[in-house]
Amino acid sequence: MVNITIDGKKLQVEKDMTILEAARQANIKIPTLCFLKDINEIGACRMCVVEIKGARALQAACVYPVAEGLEIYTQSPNVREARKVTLELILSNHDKKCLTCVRNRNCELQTLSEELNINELRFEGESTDMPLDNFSPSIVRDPNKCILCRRCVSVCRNVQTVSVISAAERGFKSVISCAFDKSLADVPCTMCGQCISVCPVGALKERDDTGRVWEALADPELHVVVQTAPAVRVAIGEEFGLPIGSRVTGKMVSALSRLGFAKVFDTDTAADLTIMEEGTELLNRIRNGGKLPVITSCSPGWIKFCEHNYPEFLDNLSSCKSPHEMFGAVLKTYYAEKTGIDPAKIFVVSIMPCTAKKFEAQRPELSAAGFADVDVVLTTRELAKMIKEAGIDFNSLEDGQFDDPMGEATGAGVIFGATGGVMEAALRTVAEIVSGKSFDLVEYAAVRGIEGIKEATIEIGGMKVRAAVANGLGNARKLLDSIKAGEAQYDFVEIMACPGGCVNGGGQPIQPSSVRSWTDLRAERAKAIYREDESLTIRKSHENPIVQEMYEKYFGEPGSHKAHKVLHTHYVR
Ligand code: HC1
Ligand code: SF4
Repeated sequence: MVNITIDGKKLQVEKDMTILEAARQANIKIPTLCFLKDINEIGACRMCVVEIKGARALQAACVYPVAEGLEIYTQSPNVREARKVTLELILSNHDKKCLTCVRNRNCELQTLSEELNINELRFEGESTDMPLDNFSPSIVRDPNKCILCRRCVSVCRNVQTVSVISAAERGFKSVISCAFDKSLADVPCTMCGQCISVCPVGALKERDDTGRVWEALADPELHVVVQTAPAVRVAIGEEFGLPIGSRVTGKMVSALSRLGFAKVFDTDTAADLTIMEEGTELLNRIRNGGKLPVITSCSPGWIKFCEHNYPEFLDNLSSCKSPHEMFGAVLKTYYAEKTGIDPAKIFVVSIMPCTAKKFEAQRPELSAAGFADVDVVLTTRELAKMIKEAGIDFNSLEDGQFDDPMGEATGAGVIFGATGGVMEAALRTVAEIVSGKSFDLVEYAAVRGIEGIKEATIEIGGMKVRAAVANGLGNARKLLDSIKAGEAQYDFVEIMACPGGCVNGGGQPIQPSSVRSWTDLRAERAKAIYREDESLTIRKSHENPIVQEMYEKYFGEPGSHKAHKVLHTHYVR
């Protein structure tokens, strides 16, 4: 411990803290802008400067370590003026079109301008009229709004190990861009959207597809159905001011009905179907000497990363489509037949916590009925915007129920939304298939939690399954490298592109650094996922009556020829 003083307050703090952390512990707020804990701690923007007695210059509190006897001033006239000038200089180069910005009222630059009482702009900057990069199916970059904080660069390089964006040029000409000024569409971007989640302003956003959905909803010829991913229900409440980790499944369903969707379905149902197919694939490969480990294929950011960086593992990937794509395919085949609706008139919208799913939905190979399985993917944020635009008072909605005939899902389906969930759901089913017995539900604690890589050997019916789970592409890289080097051997591997899994997907509500740095969003949202699992009566995929019915009436058995035609795919080398 060391003794320091901040604004005259004597404090005893741990010696490896920064001034920012020590001040926060004492409830003294120091403004920040580029800082994002564990991701971007570079002291670049100089918003958090403080005065230290005896030091020649002001120091950045986010990187300056505490030391015995430090006397720190966070609100001296020098500090206040320096912060204001810095902020005004940033604003002089920013387009300031707040009213039409996707981040209006959720922008760290806007908040800071209010908090620092910026009421005039003393500096005229360079004109900001750079072209947008809007060629990617998932991500739009607007350099006119970029404040060069480098959070996107850090998350892409250090967390995801993808490194497709970086700072280029110098001085006033500095920009964040891709190599040779290419579009994100033309570099090996995985479309994971983690860069959007950390952007403090509106310089990075998802492609807005809400217009296409409004149009479809207004078309009397179309049967417009919607499905929601497991992770959306534990995050969308944040868009309406509810605490992180609020579970609002029923309100979300009601809001979707109010928006005019003909049916509101749950992607969890298809997650159950995925488990039937993937579990069968795993057992077949183990028993018949197939390619091991089987690696999960639900996360399209991970698939793209694999195609670009680890093509040698493409044969390891499960051939299963991701659950929402399976659902789209089922809706345009089985459901179309069952209800007598022309599949060409069925318009499938997926609400996903993910930006890469926008890219995935466009893949030509995902089209079981001859046209795209899923027509439009909206992020959790885009759905919230539609709800607001429709004037729906989300928080006062009654709880609704997913629609039949496809509305039944299980706890196994819902846990897909958290890292380790696909693995756990698969184990719950595989254990019973292998042993031919029904067990009391087993919760596989070893594969839960937000550690980057988890490993477990699970014994089921006399068979040992060596399992590993990685979340975040940097961890996926480590795991794959260790398999490649022969240092580790597994039978079944789950990989999710986003740190923490889908709960922390690139399409989820954005929390500012002031919240995100000190609250683990991944853990809070995952807790809500596991609470939902516990609340459901059926918690094993193979016990889902709709899934059973689909096999009885349509697919025959898991892994059948028909199941392969509709529910499976291949990857691009
Ligand atoms: Fe996911 Fe999945 S869990 S990929 O994270 O397998 O996006 O939530 O919908 O498809 O079910 C996302 C979440 C989601 C799929 C499922
Ligand atoms: Fe990097 Fe993911 Fe952003 Fe692409 S979407 S630039 S891979 S962080």
